[in-house]
Amino acid sequence: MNYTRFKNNSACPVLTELPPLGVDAAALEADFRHYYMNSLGRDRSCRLTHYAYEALSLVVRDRLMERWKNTRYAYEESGCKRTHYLSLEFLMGRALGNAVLNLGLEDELTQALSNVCLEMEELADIEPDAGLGNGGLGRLAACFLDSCATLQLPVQGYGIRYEYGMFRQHIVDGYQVEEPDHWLGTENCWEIKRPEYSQRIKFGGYSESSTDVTGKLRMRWVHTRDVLAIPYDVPIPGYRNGTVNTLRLWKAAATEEFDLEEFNGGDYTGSVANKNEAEKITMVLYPNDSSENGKELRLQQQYFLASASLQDVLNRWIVTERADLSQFAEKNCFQLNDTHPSCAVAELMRLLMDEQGLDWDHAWEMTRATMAYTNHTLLPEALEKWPVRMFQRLLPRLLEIIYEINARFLQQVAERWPGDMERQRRMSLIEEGQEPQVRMAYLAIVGSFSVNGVAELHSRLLQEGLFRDFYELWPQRFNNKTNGVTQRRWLAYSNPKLNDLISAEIGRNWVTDLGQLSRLKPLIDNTTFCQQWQQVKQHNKQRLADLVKTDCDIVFHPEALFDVQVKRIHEYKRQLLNVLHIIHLYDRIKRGDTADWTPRAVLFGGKAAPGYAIAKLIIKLINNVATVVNNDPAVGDLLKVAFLPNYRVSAMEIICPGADLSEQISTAGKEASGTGNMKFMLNGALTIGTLDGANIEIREEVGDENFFLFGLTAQEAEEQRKNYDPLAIIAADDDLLRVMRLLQSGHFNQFEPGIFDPIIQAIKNPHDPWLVAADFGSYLAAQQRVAEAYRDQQRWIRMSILNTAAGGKFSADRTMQEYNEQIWHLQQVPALPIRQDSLEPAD
Ligand code: 26Q
Repeated sequence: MNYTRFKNNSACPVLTELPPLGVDAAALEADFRHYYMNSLGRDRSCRLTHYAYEALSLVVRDRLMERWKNTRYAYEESGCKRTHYLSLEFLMGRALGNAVLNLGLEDELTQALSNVCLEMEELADIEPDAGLGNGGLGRLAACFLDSCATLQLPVQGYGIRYEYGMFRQHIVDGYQVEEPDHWLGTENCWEIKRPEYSQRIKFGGYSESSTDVTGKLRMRWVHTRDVLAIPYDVPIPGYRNGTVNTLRLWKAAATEEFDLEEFNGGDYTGSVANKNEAEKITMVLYPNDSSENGKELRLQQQYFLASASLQDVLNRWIVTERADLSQFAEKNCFQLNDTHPSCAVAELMRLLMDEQGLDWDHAWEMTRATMAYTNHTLLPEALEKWPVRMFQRLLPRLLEIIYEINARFLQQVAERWPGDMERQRRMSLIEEGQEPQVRMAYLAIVGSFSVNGVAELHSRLLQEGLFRDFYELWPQRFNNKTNGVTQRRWLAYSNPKLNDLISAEIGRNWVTDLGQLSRLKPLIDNTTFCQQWQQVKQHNKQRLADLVKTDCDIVFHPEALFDVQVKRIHEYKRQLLNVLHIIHLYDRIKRGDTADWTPRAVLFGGKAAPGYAIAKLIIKLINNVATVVNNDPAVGDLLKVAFLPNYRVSAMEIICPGADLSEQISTAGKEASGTGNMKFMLNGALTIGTLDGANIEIREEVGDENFFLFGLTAQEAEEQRKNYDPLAIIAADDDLLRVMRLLQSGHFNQFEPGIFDPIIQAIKNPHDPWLVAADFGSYLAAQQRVAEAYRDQQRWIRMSILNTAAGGKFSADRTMQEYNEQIWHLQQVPALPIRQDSLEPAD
């Protein structure tokens, strides 16, 4: 591509100014017709809703564009400090409905569309989810961006533009089958390609030293295989405030000379093959939500993101500040979403020293002052490690820098604990052994000024366990930021009926100030309001039942208790415990023990990592149990079970408004936070849960009487593991004994003998880390309290209202304010009004 500038060197105002676009129905309708006919070349003879969706998206995008530009100008003119949120995952879901809500265009657009005989909801449903994430961590990044735009904080997301997002899940014969998600297959109008801001990323080669013109020793990373990083910008609208922030996603491409070299050597096909090699880097999202150790392509992705993003920030700084780096650290912060982008620590050192000529101490001071690390896991096996040999091969210069960071760090450790070699070994960034490894979490801790967990318990356990040595060394570095979710998507947009009911009572301020929901509390004594609340819930349950009918061909009756567990399939999340409860209920029905029965409809959803055999087997078990239960005439409507295939953001938008009961039943001390728990609570579901992650804080907010608590505490679980005898527990518990016998009898796998043996063994294993048998009795008792509570509908509705009313703390707005006050220290910068005259600053 040719990037020659216009002959006229000064910015041309004509290319900046446009009259503001109309936001009334007439203007929107006219634009819609224009795009549908003139841009897309369709007319009345084309009845494909797809093109109507595209035209509508372009209409909405135009309204984002003018605000986007003015947000950029405001940030540039103010010279504000900025935060760069680095994440391998952004689970954005759909953009259209969210943009319409945040721009405040719903009513006028609905009118405009009805003039052309179309419906908003039908068109919004066509958009594929942007599934560029696995689960909690990726969706959290998306919620954070929404909150930052709404708070007018200058925060930019940096991620990867995966060609294939999270796989699509089918269920075939009860088993998960994965299918690639080519979400970019059709036009994606929510991204703007900006090849003029491409970056070069180095791989391979080796480093050599040379003296520069001033006689200083400089390291150079040479003979590299370079890859281009091309940015695609996605607009992130704030809630009705004129702000549109940016998510910049990088795509990998071959460099031109890279092709040419081989091409000139006559190897045409070889050079085209190399193009694929480069493009492979951003081809697919790794579908594993705990670390997948040792995959070279994954390390390439991580470095690619870190390097492209840092170079982008640094280059912009050097252009605007005329190469003066003195204020760089005061004006920039990099928030690392887990260790995935933690190469950034070493990469910033490299860029500052090798490219900008800074000395070590100065570069280290700047790096440490700009990096902040968020941890999202308590599972020791999920801490990322990379083989030193792989690092050496792929990123030799970075490894050199990591060794130097480590040498200087271990010196500090030795000074603090003289002679304590064991501690030096424990804390080293390099794990010694057969195959030495780089410990990425330690690199992130050593290289940053802030380390945070994502819920109070999680942050405390990090300090006491996983990162204890580091906490002893640097207690001030550690802090907690309890997660939150955006109420714009997870209440206002996904639950329009509840949105209207709440707003009619307490106004609309809760949309940007979720604490306002506490004003709903007194309304539990208002009979009319309670009835309306129930009607809304029934309506949402019907919507969910329709989805279950369409996707599973199973009928859920809206009168039943809707009991929902949707999340990644993981042993620690204990979908198994839920299944055991279902088998128990089934067993009771078969025994005729159904006096005072509460009909239940249990819904599961979630993906298993393709290589996680036992998680996939749990999916199969759920489906087999569902088949038996749903087809047994003795069960009828007393119990229904469904596994909803392909759980994703847009499915959750229908699921969480329709749930009565939210299952948050992880083994205590294992779930860092959970965020689904918050979405359910906001939508008036009650929680059955352990004292784990953010459940603890949810229970604190809503009160013990409105929360169904069960299970061992994290501390008790630790104790239990030392002396765990599941066989004794089973033998002593009649209910569990019957459940195990049913399972072992092959009742749920009549024509597939033995397939569930690994699950049965896991439950009976004295080394079962998830303690399924230990918590079974207490879980059953809690489920019994749930069933009783549900039979008293008046009481249930009041509890439901109180859950929503107590949800204020779990807004990502609160979370972002805390990050900002305690880590980032950014000024809020309002966007320029769209009418203001302004010249485009040259860059
Ligand atoms: C790492 C290396 C190689 C391949 C994959 C990965 C990888 C990818 C994704 C490792 C972990 C993840 C995702 C983790 C995650 O989603 N954690 C969840 O984060 C939420 C937000 O903080 C918490 O609420 C959940 O408790 C936590 O499980």
